[in-house]
Amino acid sequence: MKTVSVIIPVYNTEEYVEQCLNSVCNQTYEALEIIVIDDGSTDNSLKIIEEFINKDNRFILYRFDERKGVGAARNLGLSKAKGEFIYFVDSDDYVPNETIKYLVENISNFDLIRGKIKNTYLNSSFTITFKGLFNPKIYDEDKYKLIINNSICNFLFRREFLIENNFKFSEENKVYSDLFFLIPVLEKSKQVPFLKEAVYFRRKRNDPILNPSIRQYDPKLKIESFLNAYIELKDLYVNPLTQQFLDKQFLNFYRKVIVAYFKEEKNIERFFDLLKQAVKKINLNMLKQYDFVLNREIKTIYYGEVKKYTKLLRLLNLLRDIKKGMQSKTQLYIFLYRRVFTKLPMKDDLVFLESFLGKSYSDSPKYIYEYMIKNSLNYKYVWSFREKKNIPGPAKTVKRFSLRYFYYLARAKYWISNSRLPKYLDKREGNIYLQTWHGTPLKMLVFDMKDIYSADPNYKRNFYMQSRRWDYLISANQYSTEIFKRAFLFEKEMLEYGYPRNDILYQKNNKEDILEYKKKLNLPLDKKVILYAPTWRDDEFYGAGRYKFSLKLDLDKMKENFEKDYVILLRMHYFIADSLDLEPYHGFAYDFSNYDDIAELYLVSDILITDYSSVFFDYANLKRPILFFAYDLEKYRDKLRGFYLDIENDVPGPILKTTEEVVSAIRNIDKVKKSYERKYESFYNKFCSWDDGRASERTVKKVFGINGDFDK
Ligand code: C2G
Repeated sequence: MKTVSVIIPVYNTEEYVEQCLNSVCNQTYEALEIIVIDDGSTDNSLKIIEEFINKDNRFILYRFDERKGVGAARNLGLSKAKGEFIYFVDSDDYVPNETIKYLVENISNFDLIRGKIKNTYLNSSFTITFKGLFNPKIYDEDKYKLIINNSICNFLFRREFLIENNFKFSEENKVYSDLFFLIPVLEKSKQVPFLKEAVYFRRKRNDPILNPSIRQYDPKLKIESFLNAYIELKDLYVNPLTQQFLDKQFLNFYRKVIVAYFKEEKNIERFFDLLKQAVKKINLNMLKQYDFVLNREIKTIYYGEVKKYTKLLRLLNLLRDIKKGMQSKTQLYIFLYRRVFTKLPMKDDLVFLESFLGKSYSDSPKYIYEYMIKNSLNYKYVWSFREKKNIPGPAKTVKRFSLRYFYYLARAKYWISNSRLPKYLDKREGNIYLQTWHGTPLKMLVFDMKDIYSADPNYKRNFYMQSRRWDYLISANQYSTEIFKRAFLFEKEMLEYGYPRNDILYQKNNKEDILEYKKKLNLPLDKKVILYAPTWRDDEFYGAGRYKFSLKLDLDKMKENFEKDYVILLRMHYFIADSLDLEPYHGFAYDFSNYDDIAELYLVSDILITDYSSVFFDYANLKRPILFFAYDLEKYRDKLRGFYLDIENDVPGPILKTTEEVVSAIRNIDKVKKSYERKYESFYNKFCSWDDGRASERTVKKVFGINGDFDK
């Protein structure tokens, strides 16, 4: 059986490399020589590779002490390979188990054959088996279509073909090293078979900030690498087909990457000379296939007028924005935000507030606002809501994403949010953005999260862009401070003040006020109250931001046991799209999922039942019993999110798996309280000690630069 030398360069892909190497080991084509080149990884990649070396003698490992780049790694692998065939795999990708077999069986007398590349964010199945006859599609004049993605992956080559032509990867060009290999290979190959049944999964990495794939590098490096590669390759390979391919790649790269970069970064001068050098190489006839705008841009660069080009680009960007602004109402509003509203003077006395993406009048933004109006501070306020809401005080209210929403966001000097504001709203010079966040974290956050199960695979990149605008971030305890700095990559000012949203738990935790809140909530005054406030499950969603929740707490059992002495408030997370049918439990179970402020529900509740929701960090300020109904603990902790705490030992209450256990804990609540007294005490000292009812005051004084005491 002919041997296939599989060449796998590795650099800091500890999250993915095991899956990659497994997929190679599991190939049904077993005659493999698996050459791994560790390019100076600084994470656990090498440890993972060594486990494979020990269990499968087909592995051969080479190491660079310091990083030399993927080109050098592949060249080394090529020089060491002995198999009849060569096959390259990137260490963050994976190969369904029939792929190499299909390629070997269908290369026939060709020097190479290519399979299909599928992009993926998540882990898909390995086994993809096709029945019936294969019929590779032969590319000849159009063979360059096969390398539009500039990737060497999922080609099978005859090694002697590569050796006799001495094809090499560029070791200088760090991002487009593949092109220096692919172009001469294709020039040398009159025809190239393509086998769609031979699939290769190319991972689109979800952490372009801390662990970018080569293609996700800083745009400046990408642009320099591409332009240098284009200029060099245009001189090296004069075959008309190659020239045409390179020109197409250049024009696409210019439109997709360079124009976008100039729009964001604006420092055109830095690249103009290199860009002009590249444009001088283009066959101007190629431009005939492209629109007038691109023609104007390229020709202006061609004749080397950087001032003219900058002015033209500014005009063309405006045209592009207008064109985009015509696509929809929201796009028009974004256009107006960027091109009109943000050109109007900023209002230094205007504060824009939003809580939970406009879902409610609640959380720390609410308490900061109420503190400011109670003390008649000299500011104007705008609250953003999804639905019309009447709130206390002088604030204007705007509908989220309405024209007024964009207008006031553009004019307001202060932004106060406990979650996210649209990443496409550029922060203005002088804007002060207070991010209050919305809870002490139990669940792994953003850059601490390994795989992303949320509905939005670009989560990390988007989060990073949004959080660069924060000027202040409130932390409720030292534990949050450390996590937020690492998980949000937050480097600006952390306000270690406790949570403004918890001020009420100190100011109103007395019989009279609690009675008032019970009346406001239309609750029976002669019964105790249980609050059930679970969190959401990342992998049970209808779509981005809309999550499923099936109630596992058996309300029949709860009613049977407690309807005499208790009522239960059910409060689903604001991401939950499902609604509850509580008709059969009328008078016992109340649905408070749409009630704005959970802090008021804490105050009236004698017992909290939750799971992995951060609500227990806040409720603990009341020092009342907390029960953890963690029926899916293993899945949630080990598969979905991961926790910062050892939930089975660190939380101030029992972990309960069934309704029966919940019933028994409530029946013996005084015993439970007693048995957790010490643990509760230390939990309170670690997580609640900064909360004292004056977090709003401290925050307002700091953010709005107010000294002296004015609190009435
Ligand atoms: N919340 C609520 N009702 C629930 C659950 C949560 O009102 N049933 C509110 C609480 O203020 C809680 C906040 O939403 O503190 C965050 O909810 P979590 O369940 O903790 O989940 P998540 O939205 O993922 O936030 O640092 C905190 C983390 O980001 C968790």
